[in-house]
Amino acid sequence: MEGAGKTTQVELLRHRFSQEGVSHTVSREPGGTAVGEGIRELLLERREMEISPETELFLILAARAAFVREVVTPALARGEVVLADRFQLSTFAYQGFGRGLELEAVRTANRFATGGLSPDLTVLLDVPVLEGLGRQRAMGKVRDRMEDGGQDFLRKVREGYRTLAREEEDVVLLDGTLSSEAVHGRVVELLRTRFPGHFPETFTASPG
Ligand code: T5A
Repeated sequence: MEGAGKTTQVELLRHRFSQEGVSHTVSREPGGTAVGEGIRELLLERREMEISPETELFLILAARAAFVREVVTPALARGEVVLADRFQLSTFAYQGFGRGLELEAVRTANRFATGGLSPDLTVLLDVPVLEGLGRQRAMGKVRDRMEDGGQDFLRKVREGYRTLAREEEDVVLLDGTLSSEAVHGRVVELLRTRFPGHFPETFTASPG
């Protein structure tokens, strides 16, 4: 969700990975490539421009196609863990549930953009809409096109996320209203249990 703490958690995890010698790549979506950053600006900041839900979907997927080919696939080939603050679950929630595009069509188009590559794990940080928006306001974030959709739109997005988390095995919902440190501890435990043997012994919720 908006303001749920994704950037904060990615930073905490990036720090731990660096400390533990886990090779990794961190990127953001939409963005992470030259074309993706251009699309991000068009999509989120050019709020005066009318963009239909279908156009919005294909802009996001165009950015994702570049992201997968230029960032994710090469990093995986180098044996790195790839951390992204958003990926396809955001598309299912925002463009599918939020904008009302048919979910199966969104999934099919997404599969074409990713070439079928799918995350091993998606962590959903769940916070009430008003709490997330309040955090964004407190940090002085400028509203973007998605937030222009209003609270009803964002409530549909949240319900969509929660539905997807119930249905999809590789999506795990965590309570994003806990402290950043508590959420980080749960993320680390989740990674350790989901991918046994993949991380060093010292990679635990309470280091040292
Ligand atoms: N989008 C994206 C789609 O519609 N479809 C898609 O397929 C994709 C990929 C991207 C926009 O694009 C849309 C969705 C989005 O609208 P974005 O900037 O990447 O936008 O995402 P935002 O959610 O808008 O990013 P934010 O930076 O606002 O939120 P974060 O990253 O979730 O939150 P973070 O870590 O920056 O924290 C926000 C504030 O809360 C504090 C932080 O210190 C910070 O001040 N905070 C906490 N406070 C209390 N308790 C905690 N646990 C906290 N964790 C962080």
